[in-house]
Amino acid sequence: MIVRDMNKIVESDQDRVISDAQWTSVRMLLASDGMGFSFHITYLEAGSEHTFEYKNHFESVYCIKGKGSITDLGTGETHDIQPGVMYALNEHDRHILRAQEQLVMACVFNPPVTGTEVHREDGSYAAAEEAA
Ligand code: 9YT
Repeated sequence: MIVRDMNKIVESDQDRVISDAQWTSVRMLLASDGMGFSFHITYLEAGSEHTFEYKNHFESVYCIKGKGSITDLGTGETHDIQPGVMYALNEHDRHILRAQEQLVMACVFNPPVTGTEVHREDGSYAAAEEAA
C-alpha cells in the first residue's frame, strides 16, 4: 500500500513538486508508482489562464476549491468550475482553464506522467516514448 501526505511531499520531496509561472502541481502518484495513472493536486493562481491540449493523455480533473471556468476550444462552450465540478478530457480536448480565484484541483492522468514532462508550445505533454 502507498500512503502519502501531501504536506510532507511539499516539505521534503521537491522532486514531486512541479511549478510553472502560474501553477504548482504536487504529484501524489507518478508512473514509477506502477498504478497505471498519475494523481496530482494542482494549484492554479488567481487571475491565471492556461491553454492545454493533452494529446497523448486522458485527464480527469475535480475541483476541490476555488472558482473559474473551462472553455472547450473545439465547441466554444464555457463551463463554470467550482468545488464539486469534474471535467474529463475524454477526447484530448484542447481547452482554456481560467482561475478567477486560486483553483485547487485533483487531477488524474492516463497514461501516467513520469514527472519530467514540460508543456510543449501546443499545450501537450510528450508521450512517454517520445520523452524517453
Ligand atoms: C488542472 C490541470 O489541467 N492540471 C494539469 C496538470 C498539471 N499541469 C500537472 O500536474 O502537470
